[in-house]
Amino acid sequence: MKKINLIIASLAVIGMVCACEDKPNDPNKPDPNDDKELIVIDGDFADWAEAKGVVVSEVPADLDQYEKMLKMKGVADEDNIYLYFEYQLAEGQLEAPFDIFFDSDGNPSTGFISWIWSKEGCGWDYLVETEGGILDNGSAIRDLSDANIYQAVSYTDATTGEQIDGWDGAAVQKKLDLNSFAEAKGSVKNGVAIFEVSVARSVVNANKKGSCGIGITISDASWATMGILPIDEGGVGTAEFLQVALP
Ligand SMILES: [Ca+2]
Ligand SMILES: [Ca+2]
Repeated sequence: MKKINLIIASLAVIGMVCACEDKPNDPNKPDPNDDKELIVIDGDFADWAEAKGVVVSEVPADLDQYEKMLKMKGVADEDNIYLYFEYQLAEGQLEAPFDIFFDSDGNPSTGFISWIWSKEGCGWDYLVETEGGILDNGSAIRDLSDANIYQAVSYTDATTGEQIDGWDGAAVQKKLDLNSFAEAKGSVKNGVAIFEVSVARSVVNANKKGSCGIGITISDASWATMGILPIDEGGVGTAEFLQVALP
């Protein structure tokens, strides 16, 4: 009988241990299923210093044209591509429209070959473009509610029969309300606009593991190009897109 009691007691102890292990998640422990974004678009840039895999492009010190975009950074997680920019405003500049180009398939030989970057390092497939620009009257950062997305397409010119990769009037443009797929936050201090942007990988069709080449041009209110990144000492036409790894 004593032996049976001992067994029952032992089972009870084991049961208690098991019960402890089966306890619901400790609120103080991070939930491994918590799908936390790598970068939070909140205008606070401390998360960029902590994120792993961030790639950076900076304007060369002696560039004297298209030099206003000072720095860009990029990183991605499973859902989004995150970008960070520092832009030196021109005197009295109130608007700063930009184009962000995505070589979504990581293949420079597909998509549109822009004159701005090297032929071997460009080939963008999607473009995010703001109309009014990122500046809110020169003193703050605006959201992306006026941004659109365009897809580079290959088509045959009806008149010449020529095969064209482009996005001009004859090309099909994919235009979406980007507000639900992209965000921007930042601030303007001492004439420098600093902002972070996230774009859902799905809207630029960068869904596969690998890498996505990215470049930006930023302009003044009349769309005169003020800044380009990446850019090197050779000026336009020589640098390649910044390669952001896609997990
Ligand atoms: Ca942030
Ligand atoms: Ca491509």
